[in-house]
Amino acid sequence: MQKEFLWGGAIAANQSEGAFDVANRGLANVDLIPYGEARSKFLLGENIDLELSDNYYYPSKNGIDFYHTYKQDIKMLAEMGFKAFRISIAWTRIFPKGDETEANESGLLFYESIFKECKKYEIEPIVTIAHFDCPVHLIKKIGAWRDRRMVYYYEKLCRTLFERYKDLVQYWITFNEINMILHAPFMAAGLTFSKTDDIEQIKYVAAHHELVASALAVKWAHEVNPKNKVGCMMAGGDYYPYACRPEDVMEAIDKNRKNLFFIDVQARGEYPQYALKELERKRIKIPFESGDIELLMQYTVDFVSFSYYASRVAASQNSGLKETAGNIVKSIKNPYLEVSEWGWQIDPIGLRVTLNTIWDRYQKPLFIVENGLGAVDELTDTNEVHDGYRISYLSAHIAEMIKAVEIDGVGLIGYTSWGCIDLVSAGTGEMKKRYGFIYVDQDDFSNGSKKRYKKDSFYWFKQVIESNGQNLDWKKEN
Ligand code: P53
Repeated sequence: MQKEFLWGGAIAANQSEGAFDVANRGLANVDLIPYGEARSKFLLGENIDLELSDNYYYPSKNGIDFYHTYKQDIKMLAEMGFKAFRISIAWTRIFPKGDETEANESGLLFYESIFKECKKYEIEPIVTIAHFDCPVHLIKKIGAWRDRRMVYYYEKLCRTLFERYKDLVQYWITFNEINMILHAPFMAAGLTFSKTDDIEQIKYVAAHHELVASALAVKWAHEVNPKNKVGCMMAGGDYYPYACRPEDVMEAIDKNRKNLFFIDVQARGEYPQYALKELERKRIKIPFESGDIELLMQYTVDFVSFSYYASRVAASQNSGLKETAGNIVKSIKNPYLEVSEWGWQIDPIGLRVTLNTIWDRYQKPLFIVENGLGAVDELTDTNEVHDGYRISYLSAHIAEMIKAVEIDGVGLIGYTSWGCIDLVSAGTGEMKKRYGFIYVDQDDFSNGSKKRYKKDSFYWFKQVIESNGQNLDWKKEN
């Protein structure tokens, strides 16, 4: 791997910070998504309440208290040798309601302090501007991203961030997993629906607004600092055809396009033909305003990033095969693969496949900004965590990633493992679904000391970074 390869980890504001009502922070969609059975309804946004209720427990209120622990946490990441740390900005710390004219200084100071902490250890911050969050005030006032005015509010957020952190941040990601708007529209974009809403139409309109907003972010980022690099981000994982049945192959192409559509626009600058045709067939009207087409074309992204947890499988509609639960992005079960405790298929080679698909399609620098295994960990009496299963998962994926670079010639700039410190799961709201190298002593209801402990994978990943990916072996006595 090249010397400057960005090894590191990733977290997101709403899953880690907690302190949801501290220092003028406003309420966001992500705060309203409860733990437990009701969660899935909130991810979708159909007939939901926009007030906190005593009947639910809300994991985002506490996160892992990163708001107060970031200094010691970043110190531990530095000890692992991190070159990059991906975090996200909580929009409502900067603009509590979303439509203020002045930014909230205490919010700006918080992230400034995080970035300075990173700088101290020569860790490159990778900053997601919107990792699923949207101010509740804007949801109530204009219906979030279904309304064009969101572009203006987001643009304002971006300009504020670019100017303030000009000397501290160079890598920006405009929207986390932009394709998630199709699968979890309230979580991903603050969209809520009533019974009479045309959900499909609204989702694509909202996506158009995000795409325009993303292009404007590229514009301002480059204007403020030509060194800024802005990326798009998708929930990745190629669909394989279930069989060599031609119908299955066509279905896989179709499903892949549904996910790639957004980053096609962000990376290539225009709505692809297949999307225009499908939107027309479905009678979905995209509200193009004058100048949109030029804007999208002029301000494409500098790099393409994605999360990868699993590959997926598609079969023709009348194959009789059922899609499984597991990940929010649905898939048919792949008989050749093992699954995680949460039913997610485990496919290291699929990472190489996905890297190649995206590289062949765009020929832009790629960045794996999420990958990891959600698993139940056990803290021993001596405060150790023997997470050999996580080491196996990660080493197999990293080995395939290295093949993509060294054998296939894919242009990859970095790898940040998801949830490098244990945090709240986005899909389930659980704490017991852990991804980290660092264990956080806390349960699903935020009981516990919140103390941090190094897992076996902590020492292993340190060795991986030190050897620049050369040494993926793990020996117990390390
Ligand atoms: P969790 C699935 C469901 C929700 C969010 O997921 C997801 C995915 C995976 O494609 O996307 C990312 O926590 C997301 C993170 C999230 C991570 O996957 O459900 O960007 O916020 O935590 C893992 O296990």
